[in-house]
Amino acid sequence: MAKDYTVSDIKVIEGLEAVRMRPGMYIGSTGQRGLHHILWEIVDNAIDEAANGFADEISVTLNKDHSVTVEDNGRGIPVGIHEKIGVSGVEVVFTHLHAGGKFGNESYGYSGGLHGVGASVVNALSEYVMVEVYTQGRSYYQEFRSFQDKDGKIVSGRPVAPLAETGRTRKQGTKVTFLPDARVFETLEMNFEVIAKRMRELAYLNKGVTMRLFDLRDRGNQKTREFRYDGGLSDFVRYLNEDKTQLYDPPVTFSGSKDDIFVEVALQHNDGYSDNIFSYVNNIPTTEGGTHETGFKSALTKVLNDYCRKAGFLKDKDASLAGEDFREGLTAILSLKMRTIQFEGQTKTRLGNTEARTAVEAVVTDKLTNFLEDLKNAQTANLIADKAIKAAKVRESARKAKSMAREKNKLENAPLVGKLSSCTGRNFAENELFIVEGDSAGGSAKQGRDRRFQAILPLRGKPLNVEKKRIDQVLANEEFRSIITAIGTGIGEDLDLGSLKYNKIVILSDADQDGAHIRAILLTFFYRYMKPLIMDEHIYIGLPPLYKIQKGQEIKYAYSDAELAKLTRGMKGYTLQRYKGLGEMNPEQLWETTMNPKNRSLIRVGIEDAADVEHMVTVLMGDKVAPRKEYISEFANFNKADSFEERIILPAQDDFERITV
Ligand code: 28G
Repeated sequence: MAKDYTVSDIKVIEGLEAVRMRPGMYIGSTGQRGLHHILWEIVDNAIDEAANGFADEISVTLNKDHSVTVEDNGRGIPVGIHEKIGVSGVEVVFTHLHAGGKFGNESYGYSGGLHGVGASVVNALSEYVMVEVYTQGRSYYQEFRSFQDKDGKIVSGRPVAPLAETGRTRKQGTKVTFLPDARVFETLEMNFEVIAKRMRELAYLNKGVTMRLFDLRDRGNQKTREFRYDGGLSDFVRYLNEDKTQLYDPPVTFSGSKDDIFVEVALQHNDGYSDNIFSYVNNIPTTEGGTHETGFKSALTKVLNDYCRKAGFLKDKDASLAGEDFREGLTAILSLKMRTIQFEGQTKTRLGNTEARTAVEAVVTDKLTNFLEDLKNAQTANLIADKAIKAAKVRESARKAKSMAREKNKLENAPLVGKLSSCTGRNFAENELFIVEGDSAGGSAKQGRDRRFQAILPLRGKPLNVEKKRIDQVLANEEFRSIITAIGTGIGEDLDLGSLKYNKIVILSDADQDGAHIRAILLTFFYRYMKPLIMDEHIYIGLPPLYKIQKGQEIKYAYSDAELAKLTRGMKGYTLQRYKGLGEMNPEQLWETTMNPKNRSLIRVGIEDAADVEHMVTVLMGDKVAPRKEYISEFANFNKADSFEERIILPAQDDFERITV
């Protein structure tokens, strides 16, 4: 650096240094997630520029050398000299740590120019950052780099030279290329599908913005995606309802502001029974919900009840309908833009701001009432009311069925317990329930297990596909009744985690298409009726080995084709057995490879992106046959790294670093 240090420079350097010292504090992790995170910091700035109405094209390019280029066609980061700081706006954005941010859980601006929150963090964690700005007919350039100082210490994010004008241009906007620092990140490999998925989501959330993704890393396999949704949230709900039978179309959409909080809603009912509300704040998914969702639900219930009375669906003597009646078969997106967000909850994805509740309530009450009162929407309004009235009737009969089932359970407890081989220990934290496909595998599991903490529940044949089934039908199914009884928590709204009998519930099915289908059905059941078990990380997939490799006395097991190749590389004179099903393993082998906590591999089932899981669950389990077939034939090969659950709920089997839990 040629120039002299000022007090401001020293502050800057200390800031960048702090980021380098503790990257986790700023970007969560230094694995692939953290790597993606720094890309999103840059993309966020471009999205802000678009949200402010100045840009409508954003591109991301994954370059061959692992650098990434992001470009927008906005106003360009200011090139003028910042009055107080004495350097260009570009340099301020890339070298000054901006107060607050997502991990500080403090202020986070959305509009009116609070860009650049994370650009300096990206700079601190990059080998280099190259910035080009195109504005008012001229182009500008500045580069930032990491150096080794005279003591051999790495210093990062230093401007190589001040911002300089480089020529004339017709372009407008900002282009940033950065190379994540290999000394910081465990991997420099970004995942195309993960990035594409998030860009699609951002395109839905920011209507009219064209998002393009280019992957130039593999010469022989260059990929590109383009997303643009002029319908925004309305297109998003349509997409989520794509394979369901929609009750009306177009979706109901409205938006409005209160107290500087901008609220946008799209909703559409389908003929199913579950409700799916997806909420976002400043484009960040709020998976755990929060005040805004509470406000949305209470306003929806109130406004729709009022409408039902006014329109004669409910008589004076009738009780009001419950919120869940109006939410039966509902798919909704709720998107807020606000300045100061407070995140709470286990994964910091629940909105805590009380003013968000008031704002959403006000906007929904006002705008949804207007919608319902508008005569040209009468048909949609009546369909919504009609569906809720029916739901209330079913709820009443389900309530009866449920209490009947409870009674019945008491009576039939004996045969159910007979099917379950429970464990002898009573320590919840240690206990595990294996749900095993097939009687013969169930038999092996019973013999092979450690009965002190492992319980076995064998399943006969394929369980009922619960998608499209009402709760009373699910409760009537014997396989699910025994699962519910064994787990002990109850289901749906009544689920009580405190009564959970097993800390780990492990689905164990064959490594073939049937097994994958059974697994998908069980996961759908847990997702629909026992979601807290997934959220709380109690649901696991057991991974039986695919191959047994034997040479003399030595036996090894391979859990994927990739692992088989690795284990047998250069090996001669071995015999290979391919397991077609769990039933082929004897009790000792099953214990050794799949159940013994010392050796086994489990995949923990999580919900990373609820909207995406929702789409998967319906495509696979929904009533429209054509899309399901397509999906299964494309992805449901368990031996392929990207079989369907692995693609969406679970990490890819081959990429997945098998953890022993
Ligand atoms: C291509 C990759 C990512 C951006 C803008 C546009 C403005 C801006 C960005 O202002 C305010 C000033 C210095 C810190 C705002 C332009 C108002 C008028 C902008 C981007 C705060 C930042 N004209 N476009 N920042 N600064 N695109 N894309 O980063 O002090 S960032």
